[in-house]
Amino acid sequence: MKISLTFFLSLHCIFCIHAQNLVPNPSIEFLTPYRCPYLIDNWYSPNSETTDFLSACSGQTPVNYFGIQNPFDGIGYCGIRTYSGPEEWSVYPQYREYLAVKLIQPLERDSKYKVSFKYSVAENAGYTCDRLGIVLSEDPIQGSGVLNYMPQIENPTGIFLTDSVNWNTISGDYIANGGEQFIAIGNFYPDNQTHAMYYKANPGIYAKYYTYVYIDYVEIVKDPDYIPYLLIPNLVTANGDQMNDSFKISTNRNFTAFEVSIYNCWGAKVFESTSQTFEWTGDTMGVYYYQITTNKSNTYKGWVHVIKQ
Ligand SMILES: [Ca+2]
Ligand SMILES: [Ca+2]
Repeated sequence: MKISLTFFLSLHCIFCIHAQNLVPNPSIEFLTPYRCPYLIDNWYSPNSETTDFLSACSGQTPVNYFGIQNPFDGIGYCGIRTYSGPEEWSVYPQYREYLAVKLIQPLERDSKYKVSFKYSVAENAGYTCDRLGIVLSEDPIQGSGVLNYMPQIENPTGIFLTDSVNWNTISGDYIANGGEQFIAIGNFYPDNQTHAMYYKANPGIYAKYYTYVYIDYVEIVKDPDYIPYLLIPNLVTANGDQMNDSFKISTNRNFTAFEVSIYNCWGAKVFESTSQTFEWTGDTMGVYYYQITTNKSNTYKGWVHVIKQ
C-alpha cells in the first residue's frame, strides 16, 4: 500500500512539472512502422504538394537528396521547399511546400503559449530565403500554391536562413484568441515578398535552384504563469504631470474587437473609439460614464472623474 502511494505521488509530480505539448507527433516520426515512408502519422501537406517526410526507417536520414542532417529528435524530420528561383518558374511558379497538423486540443482564449520549431537548412539547396514561419488557425489550413495566411510566429524579414550544420529555433509567445487548433509551417509569402538569393558555389543536383529546409520538433506549450489583466482607471488628472493624464486601458490582451464610448452627465456621447490603444484626455472637469465592449461579448461600464488643475 505504501509503495503504491509513493508511485502515485511520483507520477503526479511528473505531470505537474511538464506542461503538455499540444502538437501530436511533435518529432515528425513514422509512429506506425509499416506505413514508412508513405503515410506519416498526424501530419499532412495543406496545399497537396509533395512535402517530404524523411526518416531512417526508409534510409532517408541522416543522408538524403537534399543534404546531410541528423534528426534533432528521434530518427526523422520533415523537408520542405520554401522558395524556387527564376530558373524553376516556368515549371514551378510560386511553388511552396508546407507541413500541417491538427492540435491535440484547441488553444484557450487569452492564454499564453510558447510556440517553437527547429529548422536546419539543407546544404544542397542553391538558394536561401528569409521567410519561414508558423500559422495558428481556428479552421483547417488549406489552399494551393502560396497559402494565404499571416504567420503569427516567423523568422525576421531580411535575415537569410543559411545554417546547414545546426538545428536552430524559431519561437515566440502567442496569446490565443481561443479555438485555434490547426497549425502549418512554411513560407506564406509570394515571391515578391520573399527575399531570396543564390548563394551556393556547389549546390546539389536536386535542390540546385530552390530553398529547402528541414523541420523537426514542433512545440506549443501553455504558459501556466500567465494571467490576463484589463485595468480601467476611474480618475483622470489632466495636468501634464505624466500621471493619470488620460483615460486609457492597460492590458496584456489583444482583443479581436474593441469598442469604447464615453458620455457626459447629460448622456451625450463625447468620445468613441474602436482601438484598444485609445487615449482620451477629457473635455472639461466632471464625471463621465464609459462603456467598453471587448470581443463583442464582454462589457465593462463605470464612471471616470476628470480633474483639470
Ligand atoms: Ca524527429
Ligand atoms: Ca546539414
